[in-house]
Order: sequence, then C-alpha cells, then structure tokens
Amino acid sequence: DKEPVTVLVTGAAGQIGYALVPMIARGLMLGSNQPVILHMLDIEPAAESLKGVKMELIDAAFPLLRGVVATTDVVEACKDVNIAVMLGGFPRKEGMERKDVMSKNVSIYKAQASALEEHAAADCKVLVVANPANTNALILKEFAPSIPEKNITCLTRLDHNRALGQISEKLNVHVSDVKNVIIWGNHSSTQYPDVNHAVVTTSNGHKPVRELVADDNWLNTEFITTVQERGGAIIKARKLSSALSAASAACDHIRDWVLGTPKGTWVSMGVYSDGCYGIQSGLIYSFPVTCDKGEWNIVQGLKIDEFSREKMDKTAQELIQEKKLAMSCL
Ligand code: NAX
Repeated sequence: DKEPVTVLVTGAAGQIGYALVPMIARGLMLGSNQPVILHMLDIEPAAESLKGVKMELIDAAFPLLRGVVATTDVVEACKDVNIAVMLGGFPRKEGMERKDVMSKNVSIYKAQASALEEHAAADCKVLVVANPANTNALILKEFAPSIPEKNITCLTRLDHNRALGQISEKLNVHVSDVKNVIIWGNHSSTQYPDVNHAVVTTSNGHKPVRELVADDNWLNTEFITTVQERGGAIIKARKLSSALSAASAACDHIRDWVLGTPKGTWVSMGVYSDGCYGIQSGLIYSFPVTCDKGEWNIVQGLKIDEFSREKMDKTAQELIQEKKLAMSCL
C-alpha cells in the first residue's frame, strides 16, 4: 500500500470546497491508487458547516480516504501537508474598494504562508485558487521564502479548459481531441486565451485550430471574450460562481503537475516568471507548461505575433499594478 499524501484545502466549507473534496477522496487529483488524508481549513463562522462536510466525507466511505481533519486552526491544518489548495479568501463585495479587498487578502495570505512555511512538508506544492489568484500566490511566495518558488502556483487551468471547451463546441469535435491552447497572464478578464499553437487530433494527424475554424474574426474576438468573461456568464446563469468546473480544474492542475503532462501536450499554469517571453520576472503569470517528475517547465520558443504580444503585455501590466497595490497593503 502506498503512503497516504496529505492534501490541505483551505476555504473547504465553501462552494468549490464542497465539489473538490469528494474529487480528491475519489482519487481524481492524485490517482486511483493513491491514498489521501484531507485537511480542511475554514474560519470560525463556517466551522459548523465544515463539520458537516467532514460528516459527509465519512458517510461516503471513500476507500482512498485515510483521514479527515476539519479545523479552524491554521497550524493544525498545515501540519505535514504535501499539497495545499488555497480556496479561502476574502471576496469582493458590492461597494468595496479594490484596495480594501486586496488588503484583506494580503493579510490572509501572509499568515497562511507563514503557517505553511513552518509546518508543511518541505517539498509542499501549493495551488492558489482564491482571487486575486496570481497576486495571492505572489504574497504567499514572499512570505514563505523557504518553500521553493517553483512550488507556488495559481489556477488558470479553468480558463484553459474553458478555451478547449469553446473550440470543441465550435468544431463539434471531442474536447479530448483539442490541445495546446494557452492562457497567458492574469486569471482575470485581461487574460489572453491564445489558439495560435492549438491543434485538433483528427484521423489524418494534428490539424491547427486556426485552419479548422477558418474564421479568424471569431477566433480574434468572440472566442477571446467568451473565455475571458465566462466566469461572469456562469454567475449570471447560476446566481453562483463556477464551482464544479473550478474544482475539476484544480484536480487537473495538481494531477498533471505531480504525475506529468502527456507527451506533446502542454497546459496553462500560473507560475513564477523568470523573464521569458518578455514578461517581467517576479510576477506570477500564466504560461504554457509541460510537467515531468513533479516539476513544471515553461514551453520555450513559441512564435509570438504582434496581436498576441500586445495582449500578453496588457495582462502583465495589470499584474504589475496588482503587485504594487498588494505591496502597498503590507
Ligand atoms: P466561497 O465563498 O463559497 O468559499 C470560500 C470559503 O473560504 C468560505 O467557506 C470562507 O469561510 C472561507 N474563508 C474565508 N477566509 C478564510 C481564511 N482566512 N482561511 C480559511 N478559509 C477562509 O467561494 P468559492 O466559490 O468556493 O470560491 C473560492 C475562491 O475561488 C474565491 O476567491 C473565488 O473568487 C475563487 N475562484 C477562482 C477561480 C480560478 O480559476 N482561479 C475560479 C473559481 C472561483 O471564482
């Protein structure tokens, strides 16, 4: 029997948490032969509800689930954690200034960074989902200097999967036959969903998406805005923000990171920029990456045209502004 892996989910009493924890307990994140121990953290007002989630996890009798901790104590939650999925944060409420929201999240991520730094496993991998995801991840990195910077990432896989979904619907092909779209930049409406290198697997090999869609106007306008604004469209329809798709994307992100991306396939992850593709180093920016042996690497050498360049820089600019705002809250 394999040793169990300990997975922390913060904000576990929330919407995404409720969809995510059963996925993890079923092996969708780390594999169907990998036992897991779940640590669930939330804040005092959600403590009862968190207890209820723990009761349901016990009632579901998941064979892979070897233990559940439900707590409001950040130290207990972070103890010996191998994987941390950060869903907890302070949401923007109507009428609130950006700076106030940022300031709340900066203090949350500062505190949780310190707890992870002190109590998590030395090789702990972190995925930040809570918004502003890229900047929360950056704060976490700043305040957990002993965690390698390659171990701190944010979620843009939902945007990546949304882009795959749009192409699949447009071409009426299986979504699993579409690959290598890219989400560049911030997990916000300035993100740039790029199909210039995307392909579809057909009976005659790989065909570029640009060739198959043959409607550059759609690809350069409606496709991009649909992906950028999909979160808002879900809220409008469901009166709640994306949850099952976000949980599923978080599993995809960790699974590919830990177990590797398939040969010839890349995915999008928000990772620490080293300056490649002309993106200022020191930002957490979404890039195309491949993963192998538990490590991601940015796909190098892709040709960037003028249209893309402008959009990649615009979303980088927004992240620079967010970083400034976050730093001013410290
Ligand atoms: P919910 O409001 O349902 O859940 C958030 C939970 O976090 C609540 O239970 C709350 O009590 C808890 N929480 C608040 N402060 C905490 C703290 N200091 N420590 C631990 N827990 C704390 O939100 P939900 O719909 O689950 O979304 C979670 C986060 O994901 C939000 O920030 C949301 O904006 C973000 N999203 C990010 C996405 C991405 O692709 N990166 C997509 C989906 C989602 O919108």
